[in-house]
Amino acid sequence: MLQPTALSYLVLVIFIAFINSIWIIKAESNFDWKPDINGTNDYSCNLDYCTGNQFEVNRCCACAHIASNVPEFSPLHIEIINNKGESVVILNKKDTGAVNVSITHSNGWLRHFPSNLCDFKSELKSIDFSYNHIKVWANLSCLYMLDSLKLTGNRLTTVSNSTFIGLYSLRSVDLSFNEIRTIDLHMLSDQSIHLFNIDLSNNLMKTLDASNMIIQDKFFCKIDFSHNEIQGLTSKVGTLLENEVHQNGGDILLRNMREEFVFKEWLSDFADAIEDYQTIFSNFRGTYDIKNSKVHCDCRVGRFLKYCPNDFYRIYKSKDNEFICGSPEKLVNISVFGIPLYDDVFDEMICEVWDHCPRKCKCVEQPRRERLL
Ligand SMILES: *[C@@H]1O[C@H](CO)[C@@H](O)[C@H](O)[C@H]1NC(C)=O
Ligand SMILES: *[C@@H]1O[C@H](CO)[C@@H](O)[C@H](O)[C@H]1NC(C)=O
Ligand SMILES: *[C@@H]1O[C@H](CO)[C@@H](O)[C@H](O)[C@H]1NC(C)=O
Ligand SMILES: *[C@@H]1O[C@H](CO)[C@@H](O)[C@H](O)[C@H]1NC(C)=O
Ligand SMILES: CC(=O)N[C@H]1CO[C@H](CO)[C@@H](O)[C@@H]1O
Repeated sequence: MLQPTALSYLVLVIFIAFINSIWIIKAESNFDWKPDINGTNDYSCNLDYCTGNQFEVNRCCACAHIASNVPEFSPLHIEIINNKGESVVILNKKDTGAVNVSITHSNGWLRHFPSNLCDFKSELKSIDFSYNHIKVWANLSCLYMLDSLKLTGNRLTTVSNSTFIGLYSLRSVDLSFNEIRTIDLHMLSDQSIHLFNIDLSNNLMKTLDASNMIIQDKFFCKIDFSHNEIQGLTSKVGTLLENEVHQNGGDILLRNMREEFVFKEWLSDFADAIEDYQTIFSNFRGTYDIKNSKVHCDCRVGRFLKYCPNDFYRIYKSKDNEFICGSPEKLVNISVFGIPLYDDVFDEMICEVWDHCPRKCKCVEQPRRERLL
């Protein structure tokens, strides 16, 4: 009686080893867009629809299938417990044992996240607290199964670089119509973060750092910063030139900005050589959409156009996008895409230069003709 049992055990072991090796090969060479949490994440992707190289397949699976595969969730309810807007999630008897739960409580009086959210950490897939009065973040890092987080129309003022830590499964976040003024450097850089869609439109941001858009070894689908007051990009940590950045970027929306964009700080002293421009822009795999925003068209835009025109068009000219100058005077309302690259109007893309400029002179750099005047 012993022998057949031992034999079947051996067969089983071989079979498991075989299955594992298939899984490993598949994960390495083909399909790794989904964060795999304890093997429980089962979002699928149609590989007939998503084709191309590994990067393209990953991006397509992440972006095209986002939130499209979510089945019916059991809804849980919120009970407000006092007039300070504090609340708890309540569990009905019939929901006990549900695998997928969601919580929706919109147009309400929440001022804080419910205090017992972590009790549902292994089932909670979706939160919608749109149009409440939430001002401060709670530590959400326990919610490792959460797929989507909607907080549009609240009163949040910041996003820190620890806000999304531990949210391994989170793919989409809506923070539009809050009062966000600042986001930390490296908002998305932590190993545990795999966010694909973020809506930060209609907030009060004035600056934006490159470390939130160009992220080592990661990509995203779309981050929407439209309808803010962003006047320029910064590059405080200088990630762009120091490290080689792979497979980074995504589509960045900067539409309808109230102020004119200035590229100065972003492309200042550390990037003037042709190679610097080429490194920055050839590495970037996404697009910028700046429709209805205006740009200060100085020598940095001039250099960009001169040094890497193909990257410039690839990055800025997605679909019906525009690139309109708001200044200097002679370029006001001029569309960069509407003019051939050899047109003399690009001579107006200049910057004042102070170094080595003789006293009482005004020196300007004019990249198009590579000269100082
Ligand atoms: C839970 O959700 C996953 C995907 O999010 C789905 O594949 C699974 O069938 C759901 N389970 C139940 C019991 O609804
Ligand atoms: C959030 O909670 C986790 C686990 O309790 C802890 O490790 C982490 O430091 C907390 N994060 C913040 C920003 O307090
Ligand atoms: C998080 O943000 C703070 C403040 O902006 C910054 O000092 C810190 O370096 C950031 N952490 C990481 C890991 O980038
Ligand atoms: C530029 O366009 C805006 C509308 O977008 C208009 O109000 C403004 O007068 C125009 N300025 C010039 C100098 O053409
Ligand atoms: C093996 C493994 O990845 N285990 C993880 C399952 O999820 C919990 C919650 O995030 C982690 O703490 C484990 O490390």
